[in-house]
Amino acid sequence: MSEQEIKVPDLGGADEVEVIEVLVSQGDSVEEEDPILTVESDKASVELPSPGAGKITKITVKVGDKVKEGDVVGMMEAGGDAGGSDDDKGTGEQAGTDKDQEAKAQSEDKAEETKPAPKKSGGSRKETVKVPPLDGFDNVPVIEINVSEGDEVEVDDALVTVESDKATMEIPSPFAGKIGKILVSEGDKISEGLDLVEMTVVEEGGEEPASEAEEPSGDARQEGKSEPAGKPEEPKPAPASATYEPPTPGAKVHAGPAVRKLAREFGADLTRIKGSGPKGRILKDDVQAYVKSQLQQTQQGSTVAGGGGAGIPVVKLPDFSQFGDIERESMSRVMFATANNMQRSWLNVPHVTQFEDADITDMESFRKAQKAAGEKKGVKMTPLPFLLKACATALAELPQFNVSLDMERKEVVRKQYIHIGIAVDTPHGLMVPVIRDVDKKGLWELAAESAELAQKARDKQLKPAEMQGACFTITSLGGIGGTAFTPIVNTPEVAILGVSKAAMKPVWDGKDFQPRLMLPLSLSYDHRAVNGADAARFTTLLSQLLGDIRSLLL
Ligand code: CAO
Repeated sequence: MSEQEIKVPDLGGADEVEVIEVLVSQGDSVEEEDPILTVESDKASVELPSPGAGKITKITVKVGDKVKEGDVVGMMEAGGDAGGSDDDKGTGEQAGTDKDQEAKAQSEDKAEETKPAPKKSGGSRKETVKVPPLDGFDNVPVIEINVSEGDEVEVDDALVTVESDKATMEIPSPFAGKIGKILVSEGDKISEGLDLVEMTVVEEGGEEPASEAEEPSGDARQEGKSEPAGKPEEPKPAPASATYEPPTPGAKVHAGPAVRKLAREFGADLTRIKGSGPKGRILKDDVQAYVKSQLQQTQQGSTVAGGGGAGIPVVKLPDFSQFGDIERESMSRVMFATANNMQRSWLNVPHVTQFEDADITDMESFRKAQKAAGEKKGVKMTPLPFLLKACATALAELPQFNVSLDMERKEVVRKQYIHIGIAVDTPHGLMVPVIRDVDKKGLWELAAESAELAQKARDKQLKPAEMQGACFTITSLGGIGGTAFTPIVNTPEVAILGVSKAAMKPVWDGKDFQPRLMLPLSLSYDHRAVNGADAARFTTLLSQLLGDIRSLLL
């Protein structure tokens, strides 16, 4: 089969142009006129077409090179047989690719060899510490490596710190011994089962940990590091931040004709795509990554807050800088997760809010009478434990509030437990730790546990398990102020109780107005699961329970 040069054609008057994108690789099959390179002059970018159909055997230019009319930029075999060629040269090029694959396979094999099997060495042995279960999370970024090679550690010493959407967690060492190779880096996303750290572990009655010289061959470990065995496929970087940019009206888009054509075919708006090419140029990969990220978000039902998706009109942002100075800052992970959760709940749940005032005059005198007891116990009794107890009783009496809806299976999931989330305002965003089995706990226990969880939330010390499994949520703004509000249901729960600030009000007792301390309650509920009459029953019951706390004992 004949080999043919690929030359730069007439550039329409431009003298020297810069290669800004190479669109094919060795071994690619192309049709006549398929774009091979994109070049850019002062005035325009142009794609250089293939002179015929066939297979690319060589590309002799790279991004940044300057070319002019007549320059040879590559070679191809005419014929268009994509399924490999018996031509010597072509086979040679193909062999190069095969070699790469073989080398990769070997490297994977080596990585496989470095997998866990403990290696004995005198009175000590080698262990590869793996990532333990992360309470249902995976692909969690490593934010800190707490040890260095050669460090001596005890059981439970922190090896690395990871941060999920809602919390930071330390991964403890399961052994005492000496740290060998660290197999992850800061920023890596890790999941259960991934190789984390190599260690030399002292066996009972054994010697001191082996010295550096006794470590296994550096090569093998190096292979392990670059491609740790069993490492789950890394997802592409969070697409929303990697490829998405709010559109800037009037901004110039840098993209070649093939990229523009691809974007048109996908219906992708180029002004929203961040280019990773030279001078911010948008490449085909950027379009593909953007489309993929949009699809993933739609399929997960999580759209970028305000960013449209699932048929929801996009909120177009104006160029705010035209109105005055602005600054942009990245959202924290908690803020971004909360924004998405709120939007998901708001869009999926038909919300109604039922209001009620509870007379807590007697409850408050009882609570205040516990001050001295509280000081002894080191626990502060706030109104929250009473609210938790009253809600647990109401959930048990009106179990239609203790459900989740499975719309796909057309089923109602009824829960036989009563776990309640409490919304906690923290400097880094809203967190909702969960108190388990509220119905089985006393007021002091609830006071202590809610204070401890709220503090952990503020210190970013909550474990994922401490934020999961709630049946219902209480959000209390009573310590701050306000007369009522309409909280958003923390779906898949079906109701949430908002609590505002108690105030003295004149209450008619049939003869006179009496000054009573009234606590405003705002119960938002999912109207698919709960009907209005039940919501009124729920708030009335809460009001009765808080009005006469003796009934909480019954
Ligand atoms: N009416 C009047 N006073 C109230 C009250 C109410 N409903 N609720 C609490 N208080 C009082 C407490 O008694 C305490 O007063 P004293 O110090 O005089 O006893 C003071 O307000 C502060 O209480 P607190 O807020 O420290 O304790 P808490 O147990 O009531 O609440 C917590 C704990 C975690 C719920 C709260 O700190 C918090 O973070 N609230 C904000 C929740 C939030 O942001 N919700 C919005 C979510 S949706 O955007």
